[in-house]
Amino acid sequence: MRFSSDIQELVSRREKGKSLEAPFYNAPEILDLDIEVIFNRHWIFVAVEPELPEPGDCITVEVGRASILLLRGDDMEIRAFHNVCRHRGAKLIDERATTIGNIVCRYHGWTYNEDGDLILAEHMGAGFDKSCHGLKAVHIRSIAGLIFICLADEAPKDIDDMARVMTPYIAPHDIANCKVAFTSDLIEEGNWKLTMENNRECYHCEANHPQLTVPLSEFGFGFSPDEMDERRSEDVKKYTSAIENEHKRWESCGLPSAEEDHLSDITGFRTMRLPLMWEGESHTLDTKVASKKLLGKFTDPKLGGLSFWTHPNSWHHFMSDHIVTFSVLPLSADRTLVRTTWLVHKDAIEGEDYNLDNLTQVWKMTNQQDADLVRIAQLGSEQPSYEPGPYSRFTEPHVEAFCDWYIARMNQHLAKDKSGAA
Ligand code: 3BY
Ligand code: FES
Ligand code: FE
Repeated sequence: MRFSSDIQELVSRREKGKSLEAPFYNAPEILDLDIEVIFNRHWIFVAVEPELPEPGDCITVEVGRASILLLRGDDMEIRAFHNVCRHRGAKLIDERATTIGNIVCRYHGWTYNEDGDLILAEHMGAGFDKSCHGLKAVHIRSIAGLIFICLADEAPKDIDDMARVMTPYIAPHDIANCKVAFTSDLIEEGNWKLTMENNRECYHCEANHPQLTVPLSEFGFGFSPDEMDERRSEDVKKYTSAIENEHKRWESCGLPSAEEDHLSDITGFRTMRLPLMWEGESHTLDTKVASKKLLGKFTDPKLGGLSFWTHPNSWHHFMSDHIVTFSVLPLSADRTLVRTTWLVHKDAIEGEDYNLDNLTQVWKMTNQQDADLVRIAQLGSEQPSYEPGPYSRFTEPHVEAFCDWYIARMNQHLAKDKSGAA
């Protein structure tokens, strides 16, 4: 097949340290392959547990062409199923969020329990075997309240490593006792990989995120040695010693803080807890906490920001008073959904303990600014003169890590295809 050998060639000639060739950003055929190889086979971050606080709470998410329903059962477990009736295939739950008893298809009334078993199907006759027509289950895993699903028959096992490493970092923020304060669905006019690449660097931050430079500092220093003047090296020294001191302080009160980099794993991820700039407490315009009710057992508002980035589709920021999570889902080659969720303590009262605008404005503005950058990156990649350009090894190593991971997954898939064909 000429087409698959073209993709093979594009993948194998990818130059390390450079952005991808244009078809990776704009060819519908490559988006289809991305869905098949990346989104249908890896662990995808889709939701947080507080979106389904009670038994019967149900949400749906669309991953590629698949619609998946997540349902919390009476045993408080959350299960995931393909949102497709086993009778004639109607979509079962058409809303984004709802509360149900059993899962009842409104077409002809087939009814499934919370385990996905078909329990009622009228007029099918005595010989009809209900047990062969249960809902198709989807792998689901909650890591301290962050919900990942995997559509593959066999899900990558190294999610266990991510869970083992990340649980002690995230658990103190106590997602189980949070509520969703706000969700935003932003559609970016660009390929999902441009959204992810943009997230993995802060080269663009100083010029484009005036509201973010204060609260987020982890990408702040990316100077190359020849740019390191006296003032900059003073800043770097000061910040490095602040990290050391704060890490000691946080670790001594049970908050793991050191960097963990597992970006080349199949379920690739990275994390670290860092002080916020200018003695900041949280991701707000005035850098103070947005919610008076701190999370978990926290009493100190100055716990920095714990960031958690995953391949292929998420990033998260955990502060003392609130959490922001981001899920990236491709809609087409040049359109991408960025779903952002803000969590606060479940007992925090809007207007009393927190003000919604104050809580959400930094990331609302930042997301909008990023969407605009992704849009111009997409427009550029569609021009005839576009060619892959070099990443800075000082400020863009994690962009390279993302592309390298992506290309490795593609290579693996194409190699399998070849050996399957031989
Ligand atoms: O642009 C973004 O979305 C990210 C997160 C860290 C750097 N940057 C602000
Ligand atoms: Fe669901 Fe017929 S399609 S009951
Ligand atoms: Fe940004």
